[in-house]
Amino acid sequence: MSEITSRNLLRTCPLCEAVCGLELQLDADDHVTSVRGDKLDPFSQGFICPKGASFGQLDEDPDRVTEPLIRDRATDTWRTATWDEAFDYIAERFPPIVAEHGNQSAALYLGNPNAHTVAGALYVPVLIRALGTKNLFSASTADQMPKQVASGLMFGDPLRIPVPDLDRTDYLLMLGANPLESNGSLCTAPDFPGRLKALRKRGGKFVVVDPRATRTAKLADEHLFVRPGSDAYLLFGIVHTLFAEELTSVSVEANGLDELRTAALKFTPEAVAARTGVPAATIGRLARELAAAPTAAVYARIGTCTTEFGTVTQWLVDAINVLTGNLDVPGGAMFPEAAAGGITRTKPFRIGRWASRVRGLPEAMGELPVATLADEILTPGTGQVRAVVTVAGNPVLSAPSGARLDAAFAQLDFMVSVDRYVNETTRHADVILPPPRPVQSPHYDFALLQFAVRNYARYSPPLVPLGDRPSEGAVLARLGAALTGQPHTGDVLAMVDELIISGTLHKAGLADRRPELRGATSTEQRLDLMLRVGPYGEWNGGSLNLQVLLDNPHGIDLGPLRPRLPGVLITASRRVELAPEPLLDEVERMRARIGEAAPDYVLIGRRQLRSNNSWMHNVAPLVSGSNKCTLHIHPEDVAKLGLGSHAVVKSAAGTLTVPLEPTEAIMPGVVSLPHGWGHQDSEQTVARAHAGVNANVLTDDSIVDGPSGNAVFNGVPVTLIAT
Ligand SMILES: Nc1nc2c(c(=O)[nH]1)N[C@H]1C(S)=C(S)[C@@H](COP(=O)(O)OP(=O)(O)OC[C@H]3O[C@@H](n4cnc5c(=O)[nH]c(N)nc54)[C@H](O)[C@@H]3O)O[C@H]1N2
Ligand SMILES: Nc1nc2c(c(=O)[nH]1)N[C@H]1C(S)=C(S)[C@@H](COP(=O)(O)OP(=O)(O)OC[C@H]3O[C@@H](n4cnc5c(=O)[nH]c(N)nc54)[C@H](O)[C@@H]3O)O[C@H]1N2
Ligand code: SF4
Ligand SMILES: [Mo]
Repeated sequence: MSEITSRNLLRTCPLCEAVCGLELQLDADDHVTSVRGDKLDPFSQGFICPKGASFGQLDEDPDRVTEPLIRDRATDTWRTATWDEAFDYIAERFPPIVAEHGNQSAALYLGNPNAHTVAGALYVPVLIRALGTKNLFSASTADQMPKQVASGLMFGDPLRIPVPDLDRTDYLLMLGANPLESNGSLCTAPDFPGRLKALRKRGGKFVVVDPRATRTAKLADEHLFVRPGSDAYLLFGIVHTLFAEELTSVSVEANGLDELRTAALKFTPEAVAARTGVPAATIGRLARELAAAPTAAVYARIGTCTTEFGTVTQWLVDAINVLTGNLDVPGGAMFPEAAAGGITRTKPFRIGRWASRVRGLPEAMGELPVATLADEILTPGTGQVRAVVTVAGNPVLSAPSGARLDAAFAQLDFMVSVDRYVNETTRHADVILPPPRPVQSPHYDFALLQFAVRNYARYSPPLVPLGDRPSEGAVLARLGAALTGQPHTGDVLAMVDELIISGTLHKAGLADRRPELRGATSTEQRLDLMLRVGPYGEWNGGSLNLQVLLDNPHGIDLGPLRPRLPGVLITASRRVELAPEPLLDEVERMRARIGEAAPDYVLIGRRQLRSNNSWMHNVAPLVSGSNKCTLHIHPEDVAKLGLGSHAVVKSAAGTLTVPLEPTEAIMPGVVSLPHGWGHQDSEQTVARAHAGVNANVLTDDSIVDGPSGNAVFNGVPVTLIAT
């Protein structure tokens, strides 16, 4: 143990991917009384958004779960339990199910906040190992899995994801992202809006492709409406033009150039114009502008991932970055180098190492698509899922065909949720294990700093002691033991950490002269070790360790992104693969559908500034004003269909009645509903009073992106009927 005493009121905001520094005030009773942006944070420089400003209200939301809850199934009522009681109950109920029906009868679902917590990064793997099931699901297959699969196939590792070099690029083509509301994703950039304004100010060009004229689109030099789900066609039109007009200037070692050219042959701008809604001349011009700009980056996010050709879209994004000579160069798309938790993969990535039981959908990164979780629970047979563990997830609201999943959870033999609320998903649990308050948790962004537009590191120690409750890491470690019938009392967390620390030291050849690790907890010691052996680490020629981060509580700037090829490539060829085989099969499917007529109406999603998926609707200031669960629809469509204030929306999966919000900011023929609403069954009082509807009642879990199995939320055919 060390002499660390640092206890300050600074911490990283854990609420979205922008990792802003916050400056908090706590009163004598440890309540957060004010929140400001941390002006001295070198990365976020004082930026804060309305969610960050509500950090205090979230931290101590009066409706949050503070003690373990056990549900009485007969009466469907909850009682509080001690931690020992809760884990004993799990240890009694869960292992017999697996003993009788095998490992595959258990499933694990991991939600989005795991990407924002130390517990998610360091201790979720304990659960995965403990359960030993192939039924591993997460929000990733409702989100970025297409990007990961594309990166895995092109660069050999699904976590080597190039990010646009926002602060230096001369030309940014952005598809399906709205960072003015979301603050960005797979591109960690605090004050994303400010960085976009700076791009324009320095004479750069910024183009947005989106079926809605978003706030981001309004900030751009140019906005192009695109038919939902057609970005892969648009990007192929650009690839085609780059080849046809001999505009390519590949500057990295790459395989598959000829195959890519051949794949793009049929996708002339003229052939894809109708399908995309973007004129052929514009597609050609985009290609020429990308090729001519001194530096350029193409960036595409959730709007394009959650579509039927999501993986192809993500592949073509980076293919264009390569073809225009912009991969791995300053101002282009670059690979960040984080201080800790970087990748240790040695073998090239593959998809489909196994398949899901019911629909045969491919595994990716050890996970199965969340779009088939309901099938696995509802379909009888060997391997049917009977018990589920969820950690920081609300799939009833976030997964496609949410109503089906709701029904599926209701028929489980047993369910445990690690979560801070009783909500639409966790209400089905037998036991809820709550995490501590965010101010009681250590914070380090193991995941998000892998995608940062500047290399940067910041650690926030807990500000408020845990008292006699466990950290979230300790909850997960103990849960891992209880689920497998292992002894679950004592300091399971310390045992887990010790195993990992000694394993890491052994690998680094340091086991015999066991060096002292700093840190007030075994979790901090693990961070210390990861920093020391990391690329800026004190045991790796640098100077970084935990103490350095504690001494610099505003965070440390580690410099602009640097070129990293070919070193980061883990492909078998050690070259960039421009035409991965599994994706060429997708091209065939696309070709067959090039002339397909668009449905009359399709549904897409949208994000709202003062929201975060499903779990920030219980804070009054976050559910007012524009944050409403309404259907955006073009006024022409309202008139054409004779609609009033509401409409009945029907899809192949379900039906909803929704209030309409006519706006010219959306393309005719497209309607948009935000997800994460539909809180009728929640025990969050504010959220229930602003319930809204669950958009995922309409999305259809029977359709997925082929290579990644990712859910399809955008481009869902719907019909609209007057109420
Ligand atoms: N139609 C449609 N659906 C979508 C999307 C879309 O664009 N359209 N987007 C998708 C995307 S990108 C995502 S990431 C998913 C999100 O999908 P999920 O992760 O399943 O959903 P969230 O709403 O983020 O749920 C987070 C849960 O974590 C809990 N929680 C919050 N903080 C903590 C914590 O510190 N510890 C623990 N243990 N629990 C915590 C909350 O109470 C909540 O229950 O939704 C997807 N669903
Ligand atoms: N305020 C807020 N911030 C968030 C979240 C939140 O819920 N609220 N969620 C967080 C999460 S989990 C994530 S993953 C990120 C996501 O961050 P972003 O990727 O920026 O997500 P969105 O804001 O939903 O922007 C997606 C855009 O895609 C457009 N779109 C829909 N369909 C298509 C299509 O087919 N093609 C194209 N080109 N565009 C399309 C939509 O109109 C929308 O404007 O945001 C994170 N940050
Ligand atoms: S932009 Fe994201 S990280 Fe920054 S204050 Fe808002 S929620 Fe927090
Ligand atoms: Mo997400």
